[in-house]
Amino acid sequence: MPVSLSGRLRYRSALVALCAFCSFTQGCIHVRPQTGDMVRIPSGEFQMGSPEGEGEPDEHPRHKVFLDAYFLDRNAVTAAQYKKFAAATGRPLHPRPAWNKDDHPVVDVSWDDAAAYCEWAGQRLPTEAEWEKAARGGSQTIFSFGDDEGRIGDYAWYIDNSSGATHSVGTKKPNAYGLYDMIGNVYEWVSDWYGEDYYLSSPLRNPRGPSSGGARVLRGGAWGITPYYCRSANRYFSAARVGYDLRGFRCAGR
Ligand SMILES: [Ca+2]
Repeated sequence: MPVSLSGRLRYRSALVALCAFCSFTQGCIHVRPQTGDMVRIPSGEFQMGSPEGEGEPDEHPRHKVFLDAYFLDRNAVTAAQYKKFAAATGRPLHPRPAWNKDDHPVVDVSWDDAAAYCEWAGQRLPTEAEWEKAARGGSQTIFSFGDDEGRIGDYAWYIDNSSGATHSVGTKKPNAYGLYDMIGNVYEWVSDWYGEDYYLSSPLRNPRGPSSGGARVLRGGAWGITPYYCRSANRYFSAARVGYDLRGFRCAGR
């Protein structure tokens, strides 16, 4: 049905008003698509990695890291958000399992897909250090909620409670920063190349990982993973082009 001139003008006026509003809130859907709700992580130091006698060799040595303040998505990017990105950019949508619903974290995305999504959304992938600081939520314990893995079911969808599937984002308890599903639900791609010995030479301030490598880092465990591999310090890695049904991501602010 044709739209009258007055109708088009009303639409245009509404759009102008919306944009004026969005310039205050930075939430304009047609300027910053699908950035979602982000949490500001304050600047400062934290201890990255595991103490001696704990964890895997690549989590050592535990070392001090200083990060400038940054923003991180409160939730993992959902399948619905990713579908909008794919529709807007023509990027192929990978077939997904029937159990992966629209409000679940997107799965089967490669590092390349994740980086492209964040770029489209005006964001970027977090660094590995940013991810770990955020996951710790100020803690120095094995998990953000303490050392007792018996409590993990309050905070994470993992192998013993997930029924073999992803779950809606934000349905477990958040950590102290107000972030959901940092552990469990899906592994999360971060920007760094994986370096097994990187912690031996990592700079103090804003480390960004090795300058090159053969694999990208994933963090946090997932719906099919045991608590040991959901620890804040645990590291995992994969070739950048390989998606998988355990893998998703969230974005950090520019
Ligand atoms: Ca996660």
